[in-house]
Amino acid sequence: MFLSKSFIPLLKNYPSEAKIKSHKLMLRLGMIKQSSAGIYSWLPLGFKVMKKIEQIVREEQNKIGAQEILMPTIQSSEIWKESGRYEDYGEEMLRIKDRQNREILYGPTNEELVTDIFRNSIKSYKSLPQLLYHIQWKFRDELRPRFGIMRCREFFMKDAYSFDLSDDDAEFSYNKFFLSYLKTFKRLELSAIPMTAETGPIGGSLSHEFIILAETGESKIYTDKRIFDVNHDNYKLEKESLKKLRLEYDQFYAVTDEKIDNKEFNNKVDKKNQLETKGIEVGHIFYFGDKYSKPMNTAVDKDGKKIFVKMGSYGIGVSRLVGALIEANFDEKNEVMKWPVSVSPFECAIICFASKNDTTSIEMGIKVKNFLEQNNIETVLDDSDENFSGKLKKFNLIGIPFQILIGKNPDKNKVEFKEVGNDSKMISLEGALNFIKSKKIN
Ligand code: P5A
Repeated sequence: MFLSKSFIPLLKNYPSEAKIKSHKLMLRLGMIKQSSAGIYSWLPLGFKVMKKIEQIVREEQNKIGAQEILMPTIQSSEIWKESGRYEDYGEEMLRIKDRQNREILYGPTNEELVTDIFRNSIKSYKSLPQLLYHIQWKFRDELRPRFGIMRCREFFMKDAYSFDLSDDDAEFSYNKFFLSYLKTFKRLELSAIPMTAETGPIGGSLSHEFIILAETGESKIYTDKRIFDVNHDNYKLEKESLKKLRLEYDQFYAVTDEKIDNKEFNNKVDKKNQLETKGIEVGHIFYFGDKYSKPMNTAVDKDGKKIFVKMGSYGIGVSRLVGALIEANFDEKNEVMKWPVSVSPFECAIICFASKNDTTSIEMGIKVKNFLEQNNIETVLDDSDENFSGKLKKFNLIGIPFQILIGKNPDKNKVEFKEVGNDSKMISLEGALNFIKSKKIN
């Protein structure tokens, strides 16, 4: 990609309406464009990042045996009346009438719709467990949409649903998602802590929020610092192993302000291990048994007996994660952003010195670009007329993790290679390629 041909509408300054660094940077880099309150268009730079996050989320869902489907954004009110949530959900639900005067709605979540699909298809307990997920837009008419795509009205969510025969099996499904979430966030180079949480309008008896630490987060959190040392790498997708994993985490006090009990916090955690800070909720999982299956008459047959299926639901804020990654990786003071290689909009930036009279630098840049692209590295080449230091500043903000700098009189055998945040070094182009490749494995 040539920067001159790209659709990346960069701004010179941060727009004044943005209050937190992710919102500021996303607007300045032209990653998103607000279309109305809490509703955004995703422009190429932002869209690329979101799609890469989506793919990582998808791969980790597939690894635990979840199957992808795609449900519509528009739902009928009938199924919500059956579950009893049509009234309960309140003003956050966008209710619409079609030309036949039928009540429809833009889905804020899909427990009812997926239950309806399940009950029409699965009759025997032998087909259980079933884990289904989709990645789809949601709409919630938030009272105060704010912080750009962090709390907006239309957002992109991965939501999964599990169906089991017994509470014990359902706990196994819950724990599979628990592990898959830890793995997903690790691949995004985020350290997410699972915290016991309130179940709110989704309902149920068991719930964890996955929170990443950030000063600008909306959730106030209270935790035992030792929870950060738990390592989830060696757990297997087996019932007992995953029970142990849950225990490893749940032994440490970790809650948000919705659930804080100061007395319990002080009793369970000694002062030196107490951490009170803020965080961003990037995922939330729920177990609610037959909350939906019973009113919606969703059961399987076992030995002539009708058993209401036990369900859970599991959400990841895919669009919110774009902002969360900026909150975690943007050094606002020095104006340096660095995307994890796995989701960066491009993998390597080629920054050329430009002059009307001397095209040596750009010509060399094009050779470098062709070579890297032939080797499956996504590149962007800055062929604009801006001065070199301006280009460097700009690319520090864009956050592509690797840069190749090509000055006035480029060396024929070596390139100036830089990993954002480190000093540059002169290495062969093959050396740069191998280095980038080694960092791509994730
Ligand atoms: C779980 C999946 C649910 O909706 N039903 C299906 C359950 N959970 S949740 O916690 O309400 O949402 C899941 C995740 O979606 C993100 N999210 C948002 N992102 C941006 N703007 C919003 N207004 C918004 N609301 C929720 C969060 O990451 C949340 O964890």
